[in-house]
Amino acid sequence: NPPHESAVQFHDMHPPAEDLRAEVLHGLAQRPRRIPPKFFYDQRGSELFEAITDTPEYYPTRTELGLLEAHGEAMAELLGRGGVLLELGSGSSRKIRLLLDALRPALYMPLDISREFLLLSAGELARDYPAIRVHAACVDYSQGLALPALPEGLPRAAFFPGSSIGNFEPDQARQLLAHVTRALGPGGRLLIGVDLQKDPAILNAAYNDATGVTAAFNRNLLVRINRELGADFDLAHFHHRAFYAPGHGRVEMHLISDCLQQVRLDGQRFRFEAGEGIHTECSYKYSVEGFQTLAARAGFAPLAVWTDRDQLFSVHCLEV
Ligand code: AVJ
Repeated sequence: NPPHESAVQFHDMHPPAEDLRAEVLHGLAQRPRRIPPKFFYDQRGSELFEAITDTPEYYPTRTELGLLEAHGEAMAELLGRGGVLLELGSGSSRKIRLLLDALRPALYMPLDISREFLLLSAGELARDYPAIRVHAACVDYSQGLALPALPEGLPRAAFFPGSSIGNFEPDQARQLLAHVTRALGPGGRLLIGVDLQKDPAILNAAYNDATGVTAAFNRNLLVRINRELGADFDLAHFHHRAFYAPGHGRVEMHLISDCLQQVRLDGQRFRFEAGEGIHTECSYKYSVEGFQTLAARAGFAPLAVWTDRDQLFSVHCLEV
């Protein structure tokens, strides 16, 4: 069935186009070299991320889904039924469907920077939930939340699943949460999935799955840069490395050169020593109290938190 995109009201807030070339050139000139993780998600990268969530080692997605399944009604109770639900990023639709089933909001507004993906997924949800008004807003939510006007007098909630917050430096995470408090206003509530600090062996396995899907996901960034920017990264000589850095409370992913080599991009040469790399991702992990402290600095009070029995993942409900 084709999605009924006509059922979706579309608000284009005109986020500035992401500039892969400028950001890659900038990041490669820094020490240590870095490329932001938002560039992982081209078509192939999005498919590889989906495949990561199916590996036995990558526990976050299935654990969060389990929490939404087990506690969806209690979560909906706290968020307030029949109101406005914002979603930051419109990722895999399995999570939002569980929440929509329990919450039955009057208005659902997914926010995403990718127009095509946003319209496609919002259209499918509008078709499957005819009783819910769907307004999709194309916005870069990391740059503040300039949103279309929300109806007054209804409970307001936001949903930010997947531990996507972990990709932000704690200071940026606090700023992003502060943007959310302003969009929701007093009494507004946030349901947010946050990966927990845990035994480093579990984290190291989750980002180094045995079948190499995460390695392919990381290396696909270079494939993308070769294709879209005409660079000549030699994939035979860049390798995936991921590890938990306890001092930072984060998993880091890098692409490491295994020899002395030069990469050409945009008429420039970038020299890599053997063992030198590009830092491609930080994925911060929080204790329950650590995340509540961060959220408090953004203006959120904790209302409830759900964790699985193995303490792998947390879903927080917070109030402005
Ligand atoms: C989508 C940012 C939550 O940090 O675990 C998965 C991305 N990177 N495996 C994460 C990711 C490597 C993921 N997030």
